[in-house]
Amino acid sequence: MEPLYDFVIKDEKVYSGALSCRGCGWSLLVRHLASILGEETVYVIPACCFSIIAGPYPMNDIKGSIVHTVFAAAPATATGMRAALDRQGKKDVPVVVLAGDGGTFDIGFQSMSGAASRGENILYIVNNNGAYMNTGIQTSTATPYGAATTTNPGEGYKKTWPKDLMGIVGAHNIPYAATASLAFMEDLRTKMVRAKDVKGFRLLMIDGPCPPGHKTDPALSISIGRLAVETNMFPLFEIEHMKYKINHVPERTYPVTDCMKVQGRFKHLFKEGNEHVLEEIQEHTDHTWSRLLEMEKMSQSAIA
Ligand SMILES: Cc1ncc(C[n+]2csc(CCOP(=O)(O)OP(=O)(O)O)c2C)c(N)n1
Ligand SMILES: [Mg+2]
Repeated sequence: MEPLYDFVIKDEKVYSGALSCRGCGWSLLVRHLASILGEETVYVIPACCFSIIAGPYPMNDIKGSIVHTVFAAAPATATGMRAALDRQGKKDVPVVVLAGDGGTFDIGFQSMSGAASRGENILYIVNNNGAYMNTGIQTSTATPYGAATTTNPGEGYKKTWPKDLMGIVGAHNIPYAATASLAFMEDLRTKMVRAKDVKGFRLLMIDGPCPPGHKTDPALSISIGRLAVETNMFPLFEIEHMKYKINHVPERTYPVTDCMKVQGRFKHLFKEGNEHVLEEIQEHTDHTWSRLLEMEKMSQSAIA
């Protein structure tokens, strides 16, 4: 895939004055997406922070049509929108789900899997900020191991590993799935263009900075996103019909603690006695990365 280095937004499709928090990833993500997809696009939004950011009609934030829907059913709603547009002969109008991790990994999971299995011609975007942020930072199955949320009050933190959504989505044998980061804009935009052009069910999972939820400095959102990729905590890769391709191999691997120590949601792990938890997270990250390398190697031999 040829990278697109020209990533300055020339054709702005988002109005000024977003309702997002400072340093939130949702707005930047949607600005880039909307500039690529155009004004005809139909956005289907289940309950998530973007339901608020999108704004109430007629003061919508994006130039396009917005359909708000229930938490569990965005892919089903998008399926209906797609069928209606096709019936009207508008086969080229993109239908896009904009969902959070809670709406994707958990409550909308069956609906997403159904749409992927049926091969619906929709683009699914998941902004993975690692918790139910809009309702006050509750744990989801995307929440990283070790993170403190409001469902683990006091000294508590999440003690299970996040679900491998990409592995599960990829196993549906869909034509295109990829991870992306706002800190790697050329890669992100190239993937958005690719996801726009492919027919069938496509999914992009974007790492979502969330200063109030991650307890981070809003000015550091992009730097932390870069660290998440460079530490292999959020690797950049694509899956096409179950074949994996890694898009960024860090020149040197930074320890996970470099990315974690700037996030207040992990601060309890840096207290004496919790060293073993940081070691476990490093081991898990190393293991996940080696597994990804293996998947890529197997995919290459499958192609050859
Ligand atoms: C059936 C149902 N349960 C709970 C809610 C309340 N609710 C609205 S948004 C939200 C959190 C969404 O989290 P996520 O999908 O991760 O998106 P984020 O807010 O983090 O962008 C919840 C729990 C709801 N709207 N509907
Ligand atoms: Mg979330």
